[in-house]
Amino acid sequence: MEMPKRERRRGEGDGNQVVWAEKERRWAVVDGTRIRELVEDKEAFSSYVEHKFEELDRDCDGKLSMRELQPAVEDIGAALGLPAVGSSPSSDYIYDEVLNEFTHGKQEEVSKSQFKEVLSDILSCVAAGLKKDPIVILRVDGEDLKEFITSSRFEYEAVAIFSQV
Ligand SMILES: [Ca+2]
Repeated sequence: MEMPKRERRRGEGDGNQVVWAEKERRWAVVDGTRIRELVEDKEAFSSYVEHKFEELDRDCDGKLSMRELQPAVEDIGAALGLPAVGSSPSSDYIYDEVLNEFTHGKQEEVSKSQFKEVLSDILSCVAAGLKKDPIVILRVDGEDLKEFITSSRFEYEAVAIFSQV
């Protein structure tokens, strides 16, 4: 009688943020609805953060170093439609800014509560930005992004690309 996990049903029928997605072409327009839902659902977001933090905390010391934060920063960049780290100074600047958000501009490690708070802020901003300028996702590759935005109906495997600015 238990529902299979990840089948939260909420995703059913609310696929309007995915305006169009087709297996052969593998692209879709995303407007941040799912990100917003994740952040607003306190329980789901807490468990997401727990999971994410554990995954990022490679040395299991309960804090995230700058290096350990890097994958999270890259995922956020991907969600923003940025090109990969190192591909341009202007996008690298944004990556640095995101990292600075996490560390509050200090070169220090980040606790779980700080990580959660900043992630929530950043994701809310990302969702607001996406609402204004939906991006086209092309075969998403980041696993985290998958967690953020996919329902069981869609398989994205790489991100990206054009964003209406
Ligand atoms: Ca650590």
